[in-house]
Amino acid sequence: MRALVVLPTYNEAENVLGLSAEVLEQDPSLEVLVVDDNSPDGTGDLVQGQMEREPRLHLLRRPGKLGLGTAYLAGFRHGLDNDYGRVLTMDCDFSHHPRYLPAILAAMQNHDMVIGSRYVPGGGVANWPMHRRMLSTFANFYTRALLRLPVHDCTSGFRCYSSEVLREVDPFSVRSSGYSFLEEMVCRVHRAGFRIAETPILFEDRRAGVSKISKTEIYRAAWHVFATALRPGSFRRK
Ligand SMILES: Nc1nc2c(ncn2[C@@H]2O[C@H](COP(=O)(O)OP(=O)(O)O)[C@@H](O)[C@H]2O)c(=O)[nH]1
Ligand SMILES: [Mg+2]
Repeated sequence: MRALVVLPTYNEAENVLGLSAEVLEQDPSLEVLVVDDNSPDGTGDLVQGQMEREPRLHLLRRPGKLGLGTAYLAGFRHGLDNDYGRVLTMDCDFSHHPRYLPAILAAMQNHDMVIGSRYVPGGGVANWPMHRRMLSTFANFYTRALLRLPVHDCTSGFRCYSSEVLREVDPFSVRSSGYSFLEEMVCRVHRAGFRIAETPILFEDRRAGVSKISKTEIYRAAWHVFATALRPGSFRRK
């Protein structure tokens, strides 16, 4: 079954070619789609050049910085329109290491969604400052409790969805981006009755480039989870 790995990028010139090559090495079923938001550092051009040598590498260029949530959606759209059986998402900064992909694909044999998780036994976080750790732990405790989810890492962007999940839960109707997009997707997939697995990952802080996630995003996410908790019900389309 063909699987599409979506790599959203904004100024990841130092990471994009190395990461996509390592992803493609993990399994012959994998292909990569870089969704680049016209990165000023030339990330898109690097990918364009490499595509002549690597037929499993694809590029979607967007005109400007449109956000992580809509980058995921563009990747999902491409995956569904081109008949991939699975769509994965990963950060393009080596925080989500490609070495975990085989375990994620293996867990997809009997699940509909798999999360590369920091908060299950064997998982963890390396070289993150204390405030980032505390924030992430609290965000997951809060989300899990409020939305009554059986998932330990609701904010991990390292994921695999079956194409059936993407068609059924309709991510295109999610009206949030960033962390709250990730949380709402887990909630929808769970409420729709799909099987979710978590496989352990060690999340390592980026070695190159800078983080693009803002502080206001965190408050927005906390509010969004609260609002979602007030709106119970299934998200299945049919
Ligand atoms: N296409 C696109 N990618 C983005 C955008 N913002 C962040 N990214 C990418 O999303 C991934 C996660 O972002 P990052 O800055 O590492 O967030 P952090 O790890 O939570 O600090 C990286 O691959 C970024 O390049 C955006 O607006 N558009
Ligand atoms: Mg990062």
